[in-house]
Amino acid sequence: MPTDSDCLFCKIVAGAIPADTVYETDSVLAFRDITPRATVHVLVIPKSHEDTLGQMAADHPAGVADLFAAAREVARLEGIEESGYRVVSNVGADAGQEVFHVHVHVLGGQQLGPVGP
Ligand code: D5M
Repeated sequence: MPTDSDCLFCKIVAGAIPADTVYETDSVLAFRDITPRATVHVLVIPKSHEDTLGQMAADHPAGVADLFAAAREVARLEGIEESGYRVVSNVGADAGQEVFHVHVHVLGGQQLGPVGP
């Protein structure tokens, strides 16, 4: 499995940095965001390192499908599948991507504001 020894999320996958895991499969890990921006704020990441969702979509589209399936499962486990939730990924600098290991944010548990800058 490709890993990057300098990557924060690879270290979480390896268990070198603790995380509050809510869901895990062979290929995906989901854990609570350390700076939650909603009542429910979970990050879903592939265990294998890729920098951005855009790159992953080009290189490994089946893995992107796994991420979204896992996001739905996180919503179910968190009890927000019926009330509604948001799945969003920041891709690159202008979007404010801070961690260059693919992740989608699962946000919910409250009324969310409009998507925008
Ligand atoms: O979002 C990157 C997200 O990663 C941001 O919301 C904080 C979160 N983060 C950073 N470090 C940790 C650890 N150690 N545990 C959990 N969450 C973390 P981005 O889309 O790249 O801006």
